[in-house]
Amino acid sequence: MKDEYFEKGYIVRRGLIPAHLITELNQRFVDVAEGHVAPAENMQVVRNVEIAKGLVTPKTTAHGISKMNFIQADPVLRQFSNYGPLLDQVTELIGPDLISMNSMYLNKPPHVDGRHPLHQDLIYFPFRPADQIVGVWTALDRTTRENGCLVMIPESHKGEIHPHDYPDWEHKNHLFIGVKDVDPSGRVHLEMEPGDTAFFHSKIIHGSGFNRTEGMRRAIAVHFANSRCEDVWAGHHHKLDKYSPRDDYRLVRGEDPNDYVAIR
Ligand SMILES: O=C(O)CCC(=O)C(=O)O
Repeated sequence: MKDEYFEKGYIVRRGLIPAHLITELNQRFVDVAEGHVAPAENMQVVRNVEIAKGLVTPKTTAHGISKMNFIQADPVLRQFSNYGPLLDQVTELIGPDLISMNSMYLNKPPHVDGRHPLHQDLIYFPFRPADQIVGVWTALDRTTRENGCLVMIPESHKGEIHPHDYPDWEHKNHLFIGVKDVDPSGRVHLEMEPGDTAFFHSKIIHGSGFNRTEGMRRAIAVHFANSRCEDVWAGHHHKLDKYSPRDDYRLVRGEDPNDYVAIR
């Protein structure tokens, strides 16, 4: 697994997350989105920009949400980043001392521009080396080219970090920034079934397309860093708009010798 991951920059494990956990996660998303359960402190619930501007009316409130950030604050959604078989795979890739961060429930509503421009996740994280950070993304619906599945450019993690900015699109979703100078021709579409899980390198160039169906395209994601990484932001509470990855650090396995979680 590790050799393939470092060669291509990603790997997919089929059926890793069981159906009962997927049902619980999706129900919790609806409960929070529809106001039956209050969002946990620190969680951010973000609507798609066209819906927030009133240009499109969603079928339900949940249909209008593009993202929930820092979902580990919620006791039900937190089960994802604590799930043992998932942490076993992450341990195999980056080692046994693991901080989780940047946890998200990702929805791609129908009838709006929910594209995620091609980008590299390392721009959001203070930890180095980049090889010691992995993104984990699980499909909660069947994800296809038609509903905007994940897209990867294999081996792009072997290159540099590129400049990022908002794309030149009419509707720009909050923090959906991308690489300016990328050739997308070699991209691969990762079509996945619910429970299938992609593990991807923090420098790989990836994104996703339009949802051209009538349904939501739901997924859940979290990133992990080896807690022995260096903090190249030197402890500063670096913020991208209202977003700071430190607000979401948790120790999920092993030790935290640098006390990264304590200083969040
Ligand atoms: O779920 C998606 O559509 C893309 C998510 C992604 O690339 C990210 O959050 O870094």
